[in-house]
Amino acid sequence: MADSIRTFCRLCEAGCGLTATVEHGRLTRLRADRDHPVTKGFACGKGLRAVEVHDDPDRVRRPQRRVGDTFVSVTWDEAFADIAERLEAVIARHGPRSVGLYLGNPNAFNALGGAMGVSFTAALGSDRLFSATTQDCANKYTVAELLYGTMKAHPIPDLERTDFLLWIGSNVRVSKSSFLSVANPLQALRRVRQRGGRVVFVDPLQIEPDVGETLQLRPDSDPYLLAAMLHEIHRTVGFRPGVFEGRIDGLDEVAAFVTPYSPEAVADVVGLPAGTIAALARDFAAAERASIHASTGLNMGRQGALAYWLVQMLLLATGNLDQPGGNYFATGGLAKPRASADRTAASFEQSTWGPFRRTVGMLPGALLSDLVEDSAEPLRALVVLAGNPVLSMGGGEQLADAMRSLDLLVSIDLYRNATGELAHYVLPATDQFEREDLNTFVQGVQGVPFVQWTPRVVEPDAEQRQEWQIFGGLLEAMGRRPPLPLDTADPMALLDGALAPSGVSIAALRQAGGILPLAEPGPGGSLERLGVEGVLNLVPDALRPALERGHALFRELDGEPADGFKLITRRTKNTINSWLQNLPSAVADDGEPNPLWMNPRDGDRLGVAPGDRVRISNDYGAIEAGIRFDPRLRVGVVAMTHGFGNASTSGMTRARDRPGVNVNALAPHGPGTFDPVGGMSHVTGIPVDVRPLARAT
Ligand SMILES: Nc1nc2c(c(=O)[nH]1)N[C@H]1C(S)=C(S)[C@@H](COP(=O)(O)OP(=O)(O)OC[C@H]3O[C@@H](n4cnc5c(=O)[nH]c(N)nc54)[C@H](O)[C@@H]3O)O[C@H]1N2
Ligand SMILES: Nc1nc2c(c(=O)[nH]1)N[C@H]1C(S)=C(S)[C@@H](COP(=O)(O)OP(=O)(O)OC[C@H]3O[C@@H](n4cnc5c(=O)[nH]c(N)nc54)[C@H](O)[C@@H]3O)O[C@H]1N2
Ligand code: SF4
Ligand SMILES: [Mo]
Repeated sequence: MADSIRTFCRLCEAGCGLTATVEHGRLTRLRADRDHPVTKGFACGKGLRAVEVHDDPDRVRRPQRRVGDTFVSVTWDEAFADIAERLEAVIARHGPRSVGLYLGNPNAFNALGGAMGVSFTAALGSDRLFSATTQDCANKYTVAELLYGTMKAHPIPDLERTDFLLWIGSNVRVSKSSFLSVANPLQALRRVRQRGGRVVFVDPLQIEPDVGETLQLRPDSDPYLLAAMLHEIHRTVGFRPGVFEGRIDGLDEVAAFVTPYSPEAVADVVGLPAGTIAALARDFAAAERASIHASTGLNMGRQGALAYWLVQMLLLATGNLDQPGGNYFATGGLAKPRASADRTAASFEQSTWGPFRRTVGMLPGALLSDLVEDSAEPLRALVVLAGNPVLSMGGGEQLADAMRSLDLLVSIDLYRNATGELAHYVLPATDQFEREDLNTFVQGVQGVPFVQWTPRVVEPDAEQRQEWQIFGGLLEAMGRRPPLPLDTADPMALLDGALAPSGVSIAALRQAGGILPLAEPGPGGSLERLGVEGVLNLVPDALRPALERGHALFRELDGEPADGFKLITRRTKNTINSWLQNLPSAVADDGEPNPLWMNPRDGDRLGVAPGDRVRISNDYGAIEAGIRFDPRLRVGVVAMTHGFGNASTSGMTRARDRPGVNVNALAPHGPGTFDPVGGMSHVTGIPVDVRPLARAT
C-alpha cells in the first residue's frame, strides 16, 4: 500500500512543496507537489534527491563514540551519561562559558531544533554561540536591527510590479537565492523582463543574459558602487524620500558619507566605467518603480553591513521603500519578537581581538579558533548542531586543529561529516522526513506568504532522535530541567504563541492539510505593520564604525595591484554547502571534484589550459586544483565551490573517494579579518596567488 504525504523541502529557501510516497513505512519517492497553491509543482533535482540522503547507508543511525581513531556505537543512555559527565568536568574546571554551540544552516529549516540548542546552552549558563549566520547573512540582521529596530525587517522586491530590478550577488538559477522566498525565482525574474521591466545583475559572474545585463564588478567592492549611485543621484536629481519625507533623520549624513565616492572616484576600485555607474544611478532614480535584491555575494564581502545599509539608503533616497514595485516588508506568519534594540556604541563587546557586535546573539565565527586557543577564558567544549564548521568556515587545518584540541566536541548530524570526524561523539538526528515541522525561517520574506506544516513522513528507521529530545536528554543526564520536558506530548504546540497573531495554529494547520495562506496587504504601511513607528534614525551610533572603516578600506582597495586574482564562491546545482557530498551527483563526472574556474583570458595570461593543475595560495593557506574555463567570469576573478575537502572524512565514504579541496583553507580568519559591526567573516573577494603546476597530458 502506497501513501502519498504532503510535505515540503528543507534544503533551501524556495521551500518547494513535495509529495512523498511512503510504502510499508518507507519513504520511496519524492515528487514536486503540483497542487501546492504557491510553489505549484516546482522543485529541483537536489530536493527530489533528498530521498538518497534519507536512505544513505552512511547516515549516522546510532550514537557513536570515538575510541582512538575509530568510532563505536553506543546506546543513547551511555552517550548522555558520558557527555554529561564531561560537560560537568569542563564547566567545573573552566566555567560555564567554556561550553559553546555552533548552529549550522539546516537549523533554518527546522522549527524547533536550533531554538532548543540555544536554550540548552543558556541552561548551562553560557552565551558562547556561533553559527553559519556570520558566514552568510549576519550583516542583514545587523542593519535590520540598527535601522528598523527589529532583526526581522528585510524588505523584499515587489517582483510582480517592479519596472527596474537591481539583483546583486545572487546566482538565482543555481541557488534560488536567500532572504527572498519565491518558488522558481528565475521564472519570476523572466516575468519582470516579459512585462517590459529591466533587470540588472551586479555580479563578477555573468548571470542570465536572457533576463538582463550584468555589471561585472570587482568582488568586494559593492559598497562603493552603491555609494557612487547615491552620490550621482544626490548630485543630479537629489534625494527624494517620498512617503518617508519627515519620517527619517540623517539623510544629510548619508549625503556626506557618499560625497567622496563619485562614479569617477570609484571606477577603478569597482572595476566599472564611471559612465556606466552614473547611468545606472540615473536610470534607477528615474524608474517609476525600482527595487533591489541583494544576497550573499554582497553579504560576504568585507563590508556586508555597510553595503546592505547603502541598499536601504538607495531605496529610501529614491522613494522606493514600501512602495508598489519597490521593496516592502512582507507579511509573515510568526510574530516578530521586538526586543528593544541597542543601537548605541555600548552595543559592542570589547575583547582581546578588538571590539565586535553580536548578531542574533552570535559571536563572530572568524574568532572560533582564537576562542578555543585563548587562555583567559577558553572555549573547551563545543556542540555542533547541523553544521560543518571545519569546511564551511575559514581556517582550514588551523580550525581543524582547534577542534581536535577541545576537551569535548559533539556533533549532532545526519552524517559523520568532516567536523564529526574530529568529534568525541556523533549523535544521530532525524532528517526532514522524520520529524514534524513548520516553514518558520522564510516567514516575512515570501513573495506569496503562507505557513506550511508537515507531519512526520516516516518514523526513524533506527535510533535517530529529534534535536529537542537530544538536548532534553543531555540536560536530564546533567540533572537539569530541559526547557521542553521529554514527555511533552505535542512539542510543535510551542509555536502556537508566535502563530496566534496571524490567526494560525498548529491544530488549524493540521486540519487544513498543512498549508494556510496569509493575507498580503503588500506595500504601503508594511513597516508599520511590523510594529516600527516613529522617525527612523538612518545613522545610529553603532553603525558609525562601519562608515569609518568604509573610508579606510577604500584607500586599501585603491592601492591594490590591478593584476592580482580575487577568489569568489561558485555554488553548483547538485550540492548544498557541504552536505550532499556523499551523493553520486555531487561531483561532475570529469575527474575534478572542485576545480578552479577562471576566464580563458586569465588562462592565457598564466599559460594554463583546462585540466592543468594550479597552486592557489595566500597568507592563510595553499591548495591545489585543476583548471576549468568559464568566459562568464570577470577577468581577474577565480571561483571555487565551498563544502569540498573530505579526504579524511571516514564517515562519508563516497565523498572521501572524490574529496576535492577545502577552499576555506584560503579564507581569512582571526582578529581583524571580520566586520566588527556586521559580524560577517570575509568570504568573497579574497586575494589569492595562482601558479601553474604540472601540465595536463
Ligand atoms: N568559502 C565559502 N564558505 C562558505 C560559503 C560560501 O559561499 N563560500 N557559504 C556559507 C553559507 S551561506 C553557509 S549557510 C554555511 C553553511 O555552513 P554549515 O551550516 O556549517 O555547513 P553545512 O555544509 O550546511 O552543514 C550542514 C550539516 O547539517 C546536517 N544536517 C542536515 N539536515 C539536518 C537535520 O535536520 N538535523 C541535523 N542535526 N543535521 C542536519 C548535514 O548533514 C550537514 O552535515 O557555509 C558558509 N561557508
Ligand atoms: N545549489 C545550491 N543551492 C543553494 C546552496 C548551495 O550550496 N547550492 N546554498 C544555500 C544557501 S546556504 C544560501 S545562503 C543561498 C545563497 O544564495 P545566493 O545568495 O543567491 O548565493 P549564490 O547563488 O552563490 O550567488 C552569489 C553570487 O554572488 C556573486 N559574488 C561573489 N562575490 C561578489 C561580490 O563581491 N559582489 C557581488 N555583487 N557579487 C558577488 C557570485 O558570483 C554569485 O553569482 O543558496 C542556497 N541554495
Ligand atoms: S529549489 Fe530548494 S526548496 Fe526547492 S526542491 Fe530545490 S533544494 Fe528544495
Ligand atoms: Mo547560507
